[in-house]
Amino acid sequence: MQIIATHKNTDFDALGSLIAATLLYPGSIPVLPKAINHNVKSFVSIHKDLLNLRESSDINMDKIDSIIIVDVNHWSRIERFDKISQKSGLEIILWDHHRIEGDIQATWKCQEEMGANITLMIRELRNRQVPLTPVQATLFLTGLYEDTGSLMFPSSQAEDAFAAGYLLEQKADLAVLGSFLRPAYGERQKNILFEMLQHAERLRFNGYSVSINKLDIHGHVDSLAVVVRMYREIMNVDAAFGIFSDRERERCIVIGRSNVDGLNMGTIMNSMGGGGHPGAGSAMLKAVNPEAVEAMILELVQGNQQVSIQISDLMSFPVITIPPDITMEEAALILREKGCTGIPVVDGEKLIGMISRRDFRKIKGANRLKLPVKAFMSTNVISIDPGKSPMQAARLMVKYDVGRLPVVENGKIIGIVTRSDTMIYFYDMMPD
Ligand SMILES: [Mn+2]
Repeated sequence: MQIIATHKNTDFDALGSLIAATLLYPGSIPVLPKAINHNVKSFVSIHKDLLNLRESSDINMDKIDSIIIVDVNHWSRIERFDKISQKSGLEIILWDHHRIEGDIQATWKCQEEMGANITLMIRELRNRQVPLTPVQATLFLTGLYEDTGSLMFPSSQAEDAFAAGYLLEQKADLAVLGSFLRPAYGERQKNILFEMLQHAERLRFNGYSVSINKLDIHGHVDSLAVVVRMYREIMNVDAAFGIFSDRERERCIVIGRSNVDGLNMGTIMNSMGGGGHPGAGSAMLKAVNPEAVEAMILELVQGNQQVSIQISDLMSFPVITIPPDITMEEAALILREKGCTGIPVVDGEKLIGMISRRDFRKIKGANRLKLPVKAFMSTNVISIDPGKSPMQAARLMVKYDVGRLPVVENGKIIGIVTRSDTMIYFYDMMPD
């Protein structure tokens, strides 16, 4: 008997992969875990007759000689079937898109980093020219959109977008998809969000804004991930964490959302025994108090920081500066010679102004070129700390319409970062 298994808390990518595997391996039996996501449950209840899913309790473990595992690479995340992991002669076929290596030793595997697991399976379905029904195409696209945040998570690959195009060609229905992906945001979720906002705090780590929120919940609450997503958006932080403790059941659910490359939720949650993607992740911790969880997150977030790029990695130094007393004429010469559009003005070591090509337009009459730079320089200089992120530099440049930011540490100018420096970062052209 050949069965197909996927991870607990089944999402659409996992369900889609389960169904895709039935098309790639005719005769195999798709087994749905008991614990599945809320919106997946509604989808399954409506499409039950079409899907032919089985429960693990229906399966006679002794009869299994082949297992196809989709969208997961850790035995511990698979309900019940982890028990057969040691069975001798068991064939294990693995389809997985997670970056982090797992503990499943497959006989055959397709493991590549991809935004969604279903993308890998669609590649094979296309190769074999397996026809898809509109319902299958819709389910697959729902999984693809959910796992890639509608292709907006940084983990999305070009192949995910091609697969999405293919599924639309196969008549995937965006209206149906939207109605299942639309988050269940009800009264209970609203109350939790309001409570979180009342004691919300914002922290800073090396240029990232982070908010960690602890809250007691009673019993099971659906769609906490939606609440955390909205919380992050309202707080306007780079990353948000919700620590939801259920004291009766002695457990903590941690849910994280990140909007920046430098804070990878998948990595952070993995360190706490959970999992996820760069943009979204979660973990369940037993018998720990929320304060300890918070301390753990703080440590992980700070550890995560060290590998991320800071302004000090991008900036140019030493910086060419000019004193305030040289004439505008001399300043113009230096600008031309150095081929830059602006230059910091320093008095001793202290940054006191900035002169740029723009400032020369203020000059009326050639004799005024003999006046000192300090008469024309802009004095409210926008500078940046060396520990800030490239994203923050870009935000400042847009906000104040400046093309360069002096990098200042302890009141001393130590470098300069320009638009092109930040562009190099965003387009991933960093030298190794
Ligand atoms: Mn997935």
